[in-house]
Amino acid sequence: MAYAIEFGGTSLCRAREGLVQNFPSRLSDYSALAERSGWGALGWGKRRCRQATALVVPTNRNVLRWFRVTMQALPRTWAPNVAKAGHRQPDRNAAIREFGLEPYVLALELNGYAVVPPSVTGVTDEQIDRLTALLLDKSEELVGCRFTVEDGPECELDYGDYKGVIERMSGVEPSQFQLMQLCTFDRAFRDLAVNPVAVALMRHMIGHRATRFSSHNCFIKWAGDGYGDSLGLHCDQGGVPQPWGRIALNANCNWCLTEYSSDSGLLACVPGSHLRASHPVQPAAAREAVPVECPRGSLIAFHGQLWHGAYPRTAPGLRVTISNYYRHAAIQPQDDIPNHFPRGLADDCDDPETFKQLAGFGLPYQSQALPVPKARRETASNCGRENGQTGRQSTAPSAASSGL
Ligand SMILES: O=C(O)CCC(=O)C(=O)O
Ligand SMILES: [Fe+2]
Repeated sequence: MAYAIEFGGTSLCRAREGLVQNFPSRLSDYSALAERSGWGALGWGKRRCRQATALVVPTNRNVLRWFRVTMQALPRTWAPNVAKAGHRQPDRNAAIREFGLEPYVLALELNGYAVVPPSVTGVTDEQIDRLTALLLDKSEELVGCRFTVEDGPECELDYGDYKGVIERMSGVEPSQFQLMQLCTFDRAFRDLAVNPVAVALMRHMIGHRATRFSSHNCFIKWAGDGYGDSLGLHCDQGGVPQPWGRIALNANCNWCLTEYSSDSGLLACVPGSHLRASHPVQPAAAREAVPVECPRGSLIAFHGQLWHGAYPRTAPGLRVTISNYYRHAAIQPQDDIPNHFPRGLADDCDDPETFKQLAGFGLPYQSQALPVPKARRETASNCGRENGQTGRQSTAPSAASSGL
């Protein structure tokens, strides 16, 4: 059960159970409530606060969690000179409102994942068909036999000694492969990577300015043991040292290019496990997992701390999934997109600006990215003398000599 309330302020607050029983309608009541619960005052002015929305949700830890949904601009007192210089803070939640994503944001907060239908993401049947065809063609090119969604691979496939990565958790033989660096294959994958609904949800979990691409992959999966009894449960941000917090350091967009039905080899996850901020512990974790069923074309967005894996596929044919990983800017990308992605391709997509920002091109500190000051000629000629030196010429290049 979840409650939506109007609320102002930017602090993430938690109120102990029992304190939030009747939801007050005035901001001042929330501030008093927060003070009583030891979380400090909320908000800094009614004018700003009226625009904000927050959600109060009971969590599995038996506390009410008070989640901020609409993030307000930082209060001016935090950055007075920025405000004076006339820089406006961006409205970081405009896309959530514009696309009506509040229910999916709530699902992300509460469960750690959200299933978003194509009617909301705007991804069309034609796009899904094209993405699927591109992936099956590429599979044929790399594997050497034909693939169809209905019948799977045309031949028996031989992995040699390869044991799979997640498959090792259960000691089974792999029944899938991944194709990587999809955004270099075709514009269709770049358009998907900047899908505005997907990006808004990733930014909600990771942070508006901090969100970057990590890698763009797909799974081609056929009938077999899947990940075995463990269901391959893991957290995508498992490589990041603990303690983990509320902000996702990785988050994932699984685009289901084929239907996720019970026999399809669909995603498994433990709802709410992102709040445990820990790795899954087996075998209990697998017992808690639930299947995530959804129609073809759906997006499953999830938090990097969500315990997830997949069930084995029992039906004939293929499950085809694009798995686009996003990351916090402070986290190393799985694919070194900032340095190695062919930059020209970024201009060929639905939203080049967003693509470049998410790609993280132009990292500072890999070159002399910031300017250095220049010595003024008149002060340069006598500054050495004033300091008791011998009047040596400054070695700083003049504007003319440096070609600036
Ligand atoms: O569906 C699967 O096989 C698991 C997907 C997964 O682990 C991921 O996309 O990170
Ligand atoms: Fe994963």
